[in-house]
Amino acid sequence: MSSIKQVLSKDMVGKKVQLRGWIYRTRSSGGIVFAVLRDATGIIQVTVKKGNVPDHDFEDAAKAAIESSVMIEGEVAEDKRAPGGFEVRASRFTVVGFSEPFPITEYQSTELLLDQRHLWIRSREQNAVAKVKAALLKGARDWFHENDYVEVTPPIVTAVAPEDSTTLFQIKYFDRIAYLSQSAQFYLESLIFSLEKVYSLTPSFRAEKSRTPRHLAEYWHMEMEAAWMDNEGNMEVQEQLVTAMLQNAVKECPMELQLLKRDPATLRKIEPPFERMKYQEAMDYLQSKGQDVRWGSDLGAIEERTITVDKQLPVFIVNYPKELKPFYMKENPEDPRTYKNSDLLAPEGYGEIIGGSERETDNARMIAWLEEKGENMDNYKWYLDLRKYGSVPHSGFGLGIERIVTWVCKLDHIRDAIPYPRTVARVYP
Ligand code: NSS
Repeated sequence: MSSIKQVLSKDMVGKKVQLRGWIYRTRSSGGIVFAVLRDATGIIQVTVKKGNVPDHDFEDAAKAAIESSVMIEGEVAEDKRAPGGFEVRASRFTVVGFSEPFPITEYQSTELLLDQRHLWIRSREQNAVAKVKAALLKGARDWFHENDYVEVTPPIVTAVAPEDSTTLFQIKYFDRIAYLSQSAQFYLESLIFSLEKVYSLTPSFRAEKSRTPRHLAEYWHMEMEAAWMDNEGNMEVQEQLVTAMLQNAVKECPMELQLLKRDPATLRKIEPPFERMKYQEAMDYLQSKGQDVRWGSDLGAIEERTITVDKQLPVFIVNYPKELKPFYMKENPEDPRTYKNSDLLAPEGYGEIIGGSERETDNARMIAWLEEKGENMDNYKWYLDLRKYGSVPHSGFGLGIERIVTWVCKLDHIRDAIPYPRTVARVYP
């Protein structure tokens, strides 16, 4: 058995091959059926000529609708008109499972494609996105392992809210209330006291009520935490990690990137160092572009777009005002109105893909903040303990996997970066 990619990538002209997959397109004219076959690796045209295959095979080929599953045998031939430049001239064409009329035809509404997600994930775009995503994840894992980070498995059911407590998903947990994790950060922070450098890949949950092209209610979060690291070291990890992810996607998925209209050359050029822009500079820049912002304004999609739309490389925005960020970040001694933190924005208008910071080590500061917010201190006792028993400077960040996929795959909407997007309006299918 061969894969379509194998048939298309080497000179197989004149060779006999066996393939299996699904009918992607089909038409017949006279005594010939032209069936385009797809498998996990690509598409190829199969011509089934009456007389060249058993009669029964020809009848089945003529009536098999798109998405029917088939096994074929035949000889590879060059054909300039066929997609990929080659076709297979069938000697056998066996239908394994006939398909009913497929509910997805060309030019469907977004809503229909979401209702039919379980079928739409067969599309070539979704196939390509999934492979690019896997290559990005592999690039990240490889980088972490080469740099002595240990992959750890933090809990998903928690009682803490590292980020905005208004976006927590509450669950009934036996006879108590618990939350789905927004971030593994606090648990990773505890693990550095054993392992020093850790990372995790987990689902994170945010009950985001607003519908935006860059928010999911459930997304995949790659987070890291390292002992003995300041915020500059943290940014260096981010630029190296992102570069390693992109390079692996370019290496493993050049065809998929092209299918998604992403020129791999634009990604290949990305390497450290990435620009560091202070929050204040970002405000000045936005004002020069006529935007109504001032010290303390948050950077939303529009502002991030303005900053990054003409950039070729990601850019760090550093030292946000404290009122915009959570309590666990380390105060910036050079400007105590701000934190030692950064968001990494993807270029071409895509915006934030990473949020990170050096962590506060002064418990008094954190307690004051938590009390002011009315948090239940019992839930944070263990976290505050971490500063009591041999505290060390440390830093970390969280990278939104679907955010980086949206950028790398040039998607208009984050929902296409995940097979089953969970949003305020959707848990089906
Ligand atoms: O809220 S973050 O900015 N930061 C944290 O959660 C830290 N506690 C991470 C850490 O330091 N360990 O989220 C991190 C990233 C953010 O930059 C986005 O890329 C992504 O997580 N993110 C999201 N992706 C998709 N959908 C939603 N709703 C979303 N929220 C954050």
